[in-house]
This record gives sequence, C-alpha cells and structure tokens, in this order.
Amino acid sequence: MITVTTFSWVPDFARGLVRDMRVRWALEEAGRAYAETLIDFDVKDSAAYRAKQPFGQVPVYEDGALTLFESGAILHHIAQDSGALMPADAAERAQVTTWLFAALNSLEPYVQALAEIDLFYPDEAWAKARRPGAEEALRQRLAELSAVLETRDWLTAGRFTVADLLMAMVLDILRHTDMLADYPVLKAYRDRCFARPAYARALERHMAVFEREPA
Ligand SMILES: N[C@@H](CCC(=O)N[C@@H](CS)C(=O)NCC(=O)O)C(=O)O
Repeated sequence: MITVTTFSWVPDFARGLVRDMRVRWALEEAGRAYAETLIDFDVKDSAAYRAKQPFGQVPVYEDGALTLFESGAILHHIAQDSGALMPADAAERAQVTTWLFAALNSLEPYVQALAEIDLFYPDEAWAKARRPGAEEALRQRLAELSAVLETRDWLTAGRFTVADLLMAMVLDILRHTDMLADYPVLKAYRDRCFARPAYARALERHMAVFEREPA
C-alpha cells in the first residue's frame, strides 16, 4: 500500500497548497489507492523522520521498500506507470519531464518568493523593499508561460499530463493575490486543470484532515 505522509494541521492559508496535494492529485489521476500518515510539526525534526526526509518537510511517499521525498520526484515516479499522467511515446515523455522541471525550476521559485514575502514577512522593511522586484520578475515568467499556453490547452503532448498538474499547483500558490486575473490564459488554464474530478477528490481528502482542527 502506498502511504503519503503530511501534516495533521496547517494554518488556513496553506490548506489546499501543502505539497501533499500534488501527490494526492497524481495518485487520484493514476487510480492508485493510498493511505495517509499524519504527523505533528515536532515529528519532522526527529531522527527517524529526517532519515526519510532530510529537510524535515512533507510530503514523504512510501511504497513497500521505496521511500521518496520531493514532490516533483514523487510525481515523476507515479507518472512513470500511469497512462493518465504520462504519454507512452519516449519523446513526449521527455517533454513532459522538461515541463515538470520548468514548473519547479523556472516558475515555482518566483511564485514562492512572492508568497513568502506576502504571507510570512508582510511588515518587514526588507520585504517591502524587495516586493516590487520580486513581483516584476514573477510577472515576466507568467507572461512567458502565458505566451506558451496562448495557442494550446496543455503544456505538451497535446493532452493533460503530470506537468500540467504540477504547473497548476504552482500557479495556485498565487491565490492570495489577484495576479492571475492579469493573465486570463493562465487563469483559464489553472481552472481547466482544477476542473478535473481527480483534483476535486484529492482536495476533499486533503481538507478532510483539517476538519477536525480549527484554522
Ligand atoms: N521541495 C519540497 C518542498 C516541500 C515543502 O516545502 N513542504 C512544506 C509544506 S508545503 C513543509 O514541509 N514545510 C515545513 C518546513 O519546511 O519546515 C517538495 O516539493 O516536496
């Protein structure tokens, strides 16, 4: 049985965004059953947990003897055996992998930088000074991604793949802003991804964890 480890509680702003959501969504798309292991924040610093996730973060993915961390690597692993997430053609698979890396390396750092300023350091002088530059750099990446998606519904292979799943989740980190309204192509793309029944199932199970705890 596959097991996904994540936090038993996170603040309200993080609900739906914690990176186990990506893994849950991929497993739902792939039709793979899984169990969840819920941990408190203090567990992440234990030696036993660090042996599984050296940075003390979630998610961790376990399947028999296999233990993985890094949501991108986990998605890539799940997608290998899933026609729902990855095409069969070798060249198309390589393109999907390229876009997975693009989501993680060329978009997420810019998105995350802005989110950290806004959500964790909004009142710091350094953050106020940094924000315009961070937003400008992010907007350039968003415009570039928008240009790609102007003429197609999905990033590559002419169909939804695991790369779209990851890119949509990365874009969603901006949900505390109205920035995507300035990029209607990206907003429509994210909404197209989120309209998938597997996303709804993953979100329902992700949010059910927190229903026991107030925000
Ligand atoms: N690059 C990692 C990032 C994981 C990550 O940032 N996890 C957050 C939750 S979304 C976390 O565990 N935060 C607690 C911490 O960093 O101490 C991945 O994609 O799996």
